[in-house]
Amino acid sequence: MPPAQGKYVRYLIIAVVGLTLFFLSRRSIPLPTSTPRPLSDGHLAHSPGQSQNEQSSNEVMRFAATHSGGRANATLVTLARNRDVWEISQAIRQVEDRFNRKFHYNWVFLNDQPFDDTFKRITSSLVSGTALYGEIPPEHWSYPDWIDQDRAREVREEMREKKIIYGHSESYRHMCRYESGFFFRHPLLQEYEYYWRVEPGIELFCDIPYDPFLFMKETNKKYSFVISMLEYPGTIETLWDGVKEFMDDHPEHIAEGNLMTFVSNDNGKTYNNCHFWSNFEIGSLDWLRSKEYMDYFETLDRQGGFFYERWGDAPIHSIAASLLLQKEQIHFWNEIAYYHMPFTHCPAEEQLRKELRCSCDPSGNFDWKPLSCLPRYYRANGIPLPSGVDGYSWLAIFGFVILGAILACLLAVAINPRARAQAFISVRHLYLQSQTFWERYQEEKREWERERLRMKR
Ligand SMILES: Nc1nc2c(ncn2[C@@H]2O[C@H](COP(=O)(O)OP(=O)(O)OP(=O)(O)O)[C@@H](O)[C@H]2O)c(=O)[nH]1
Ligand SMILES: [Mg+2]
Repeated sequence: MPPAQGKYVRYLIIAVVGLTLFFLSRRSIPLPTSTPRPLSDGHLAHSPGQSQNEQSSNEVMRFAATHSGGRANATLVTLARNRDVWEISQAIRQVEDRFNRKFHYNWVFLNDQPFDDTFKRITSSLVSGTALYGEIPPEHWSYPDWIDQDRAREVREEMREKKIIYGHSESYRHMCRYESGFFFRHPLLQEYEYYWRVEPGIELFCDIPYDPFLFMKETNKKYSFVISMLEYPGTIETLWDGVKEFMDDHPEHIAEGNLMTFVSNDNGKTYNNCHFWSNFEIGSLDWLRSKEYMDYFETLDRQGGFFYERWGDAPIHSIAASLLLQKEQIHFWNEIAYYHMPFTHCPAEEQLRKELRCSCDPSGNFDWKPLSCLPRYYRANGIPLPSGVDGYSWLAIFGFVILGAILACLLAVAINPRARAQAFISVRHLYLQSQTFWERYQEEKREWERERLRMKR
């Protein structure tokens, strides 16, 4: 190969190796290992510049230290089918052992079918408060009259083909719509102010020796979460159009000092798919029953996206919380270590984990993984990320340097017509060479096979 051509082949090889190194090095972004400093009274202090993780822990732990008792008007709530009995039993056991055995809150179970005796017998024996069982009125779990059911069926078939998770399911859509706009209107929930949603199969890894409902009440929080993440865009293609319609129709409902920057990167033009994972929620039922939320839900429900797409209750609740509430009214529970398949939140701070007798592995923490929206939540609140999260390791920096060099090489080749022509010739040459190698290999393989057959005979 002439020397000039060789030069450009080297550029291309460097580019490929460099890109590989770049992507490998980006994976080396370190996880935070910060631990809060204990105060002399054994509880946790925070100072300016500490992460929200620590601030949140400290706020809750200070609350825990000063509120050993107390009670809010609240209930645990679960939507479930009869066949979920064993998975919900596991979840109840965990919530009871880690929290409710000291507080004895009631537990409301809701179902679109009547609960059977087994479900009632098993679950009521596990709940330390009163277990209440409610059937969902059919008008809350059926098609509204403005929905074209043939179109909805076609969409389900299309989503089945596209293998969109739960895209084929009719009942999943009723469930999402119910959780978005109806559960808080069920007669059994009317008397309560706060709810904690619990799903079958979840796990809790740390003690909750304080009352999260009372914390919500005393600090004027309306919605809280443990894990946040990106939604699958194929399920909510027109959701933000509906949200924009709502914002245009009801500017009076949009809170000042809201958390818009959590759900939109361009001040409301588009949705960035971030949402709070709603299989865990502690929130205010009064807020969900408010005119603001009801107008929001009704605008979206009229769009038909629960059936013509597959809108989930998580983005519906999250966008509402981000637009209708002040950002201080939304709370992130760092102290509640939680698992719902397939993600875990486990506090990074060892001191906190010891204090709360946690059994989770912090290396499995989802908070700073690529799909998590917690970094965006921090930024939206103007809170510095824990050390290590926003920084890059030396390997990552090396990756960026390599990427810069690659781009420079590619640019040099692209703007010089002679270099471009030679790069093209080199690539072709390499291709032909590899083809020759391949043919030679095939020929040798055939020869070897013939030899083997001769030996056999
Ligand atoms: N009564 C009733 N409850 C349902 C139905 N579908 C789902 N649920 C409940 O609604 C909640 C959410 O459903 P899941 O199937 O857990 O949905 P998900 O969390 O998005 O998906 P998973 O990854 O499967 O957990 C759970 O508490 C279920 O028990 C249904 O058709 N009827
Ligand atoms: Mg679930």
